[in-house]
Amino acid sequence: MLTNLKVDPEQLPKRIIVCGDPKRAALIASKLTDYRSVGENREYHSYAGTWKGVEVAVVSHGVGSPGAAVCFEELAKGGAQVMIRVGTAGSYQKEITPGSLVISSSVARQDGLTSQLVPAGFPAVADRHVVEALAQAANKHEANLKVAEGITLTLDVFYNGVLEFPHKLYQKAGVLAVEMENSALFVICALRGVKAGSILAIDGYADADLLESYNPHTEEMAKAIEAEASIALDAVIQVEI
Ligand code: R1X
Repeated sequence: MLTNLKVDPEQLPKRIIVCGDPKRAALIASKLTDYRSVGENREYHSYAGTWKGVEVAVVSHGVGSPGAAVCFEELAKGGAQVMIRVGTAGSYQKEITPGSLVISSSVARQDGLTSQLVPAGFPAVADRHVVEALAQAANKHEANLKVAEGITLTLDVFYNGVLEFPHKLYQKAGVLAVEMENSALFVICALRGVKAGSILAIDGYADADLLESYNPHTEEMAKAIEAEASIALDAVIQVEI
């Protein structure tokens, strides 16, 4: 039994969609044929079913790298071979508009978790086959949303304290968007030999005043999340394992 997920590895498909929100996991799982719950503990809600005839799991990992890392480690231990994160992120670039999608090909590691796992120079990169599968699936997707591909940033901070966010620096460096878990996903999957990728729905501009303007609960976001979920499901069954 996987300790924190409370999932029997025998019940866990090798192709896995991960997402932060347990409700989103239930929503994505409901798209699968014969879906069932295979475990529920804390923020970790796990489902299994089939997508276009292939066994897939959907598992929620909560907010932030440390908690998500527990989930990713246990999934790897349970036999996961591909993990794709279906997430949300704030945009760093004018042309990456709210409601559009970003495929993260690599991550600038500004989280605390991975610096306690690997040295500073260790890269956080997605598997190139997963990136390609996501790009192809997005290309074929009927919703026809704008999709960008490139470097994203992982931070631990959502609401800032007295220190400035490093937004300007990363904007200048051409980083597309910022979120809170991809660094953990890419580093842990690299260490454990799991193919990882991530697709993100853009829920606003990262340098907007979050307390004033952050609202990810719009129809536009629901549409983007629905689209990224289908794209990720199509991609996760395409990757060779
Ligand atoms: O990754 C970030 C975090 O999980 C994106 O949105 C969440 C916070 O609302």
